[in-house]
Amino acid sequence: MVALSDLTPEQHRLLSEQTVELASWAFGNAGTRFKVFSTPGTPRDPFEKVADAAQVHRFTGITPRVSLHIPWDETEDYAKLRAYAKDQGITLGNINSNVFQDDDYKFGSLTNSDPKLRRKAIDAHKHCIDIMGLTGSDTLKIWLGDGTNYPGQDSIDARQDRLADSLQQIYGYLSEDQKLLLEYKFFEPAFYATDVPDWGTALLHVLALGERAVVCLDTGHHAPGTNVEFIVDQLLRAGRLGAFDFNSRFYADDDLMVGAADPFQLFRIMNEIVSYGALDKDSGVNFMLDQCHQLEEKIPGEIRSAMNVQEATAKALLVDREALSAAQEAHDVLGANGVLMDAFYTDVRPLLAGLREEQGLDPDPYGAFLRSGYLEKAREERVGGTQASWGA
Ligand code: PSV
Ligand code: MN
Ligand code: MN
Repeated sequence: MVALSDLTPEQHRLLSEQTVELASWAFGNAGTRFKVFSTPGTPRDPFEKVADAAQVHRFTGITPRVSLHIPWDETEDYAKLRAYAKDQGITLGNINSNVFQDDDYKFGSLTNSDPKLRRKAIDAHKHCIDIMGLTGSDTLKIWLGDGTNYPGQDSIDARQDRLADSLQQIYGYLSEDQKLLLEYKFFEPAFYATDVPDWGTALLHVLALGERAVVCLDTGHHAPGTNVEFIVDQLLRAGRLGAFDFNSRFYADDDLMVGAADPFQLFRIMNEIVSYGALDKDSGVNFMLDQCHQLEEKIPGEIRSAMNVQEATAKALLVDREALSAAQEAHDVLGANGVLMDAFYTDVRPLLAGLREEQGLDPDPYGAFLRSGYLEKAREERVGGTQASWGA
């Protein structure tokens, strides 16, 4: 077991400065194509989602931003939403575009062969960039549902040309201090060929765009067995790892809580981040939770997830780098592996409880939130109106 006092000043700084962005849609109802279950007290508008996100920050101290999805979080007054977030102690983070739920995009959005529909999709992104100006967000995140279901349905190559051109137009509309984040996903909703299926395709597109275009790695968007930490290293080496969408998968894009299915994978990912020196807040890598809470309560689910990221980070920071290098240089296979496993098996919970106490927080964020009475109050007050769901 280790205590806060066992950390070096640098490890202590990195751990205390780490932040994790939340996604607004995590606070809405979610489900599968079979059923979306509703939970009493679920937010009914973006303001209530922001209020819930602020609770996660209030108890964990590491989630100071919430990402919006447009048009799910469309509102008439973004300045008001921004000010409301500030009052609640958080800021508005990335703006996520949504061009996957409109009938017009049945055959593609940024890749559509119909110039009118492709223009509509490009304009939807320009609208998101206009919103960024109002919310103070510096990153536009693009994930597309575009792709084909059958071989021959459309030209793979022509779709890539149209995508590259659309992205150029969107990138050109950004201001100098704004970034474009492109997210890949190997399948779904397209089943034969997704237009941005993997990190290689995403990387080629962002390299063609310019310095302010980076890749988003969603941990749930890979085939089973993929070595995700290897991809982390490749994107870091290329200087294009812009962000993580953290979640867990057992089967497909399950969007379960990060660190629930495979805490060891989360540790391996954070180990690559730490060993590359990319944990520092100035490294440009944005850590976000992209999850949906179907059965469990949403705010506690986000609190638990933020704690899981923090635990994996603390373990990665505890890897004895000198001993690891020495074992690697000596080709001591089991010794090197042992150094990593020692860090992974270290119980860092007391250390993190100490960190929270130092920051004036309750050492047990999950329990403290449940005791706060916030859920009961939300259940009582949020009656009437339509609950938000994964979607609007
Ligand atoms: C797509 O599966 C995704 O992971 C993208 O990040 C979206 O923004 C998010 O889900 C919500 O639709
Ligand atoms: Mn995602
Ligand atoms: Mn996803």
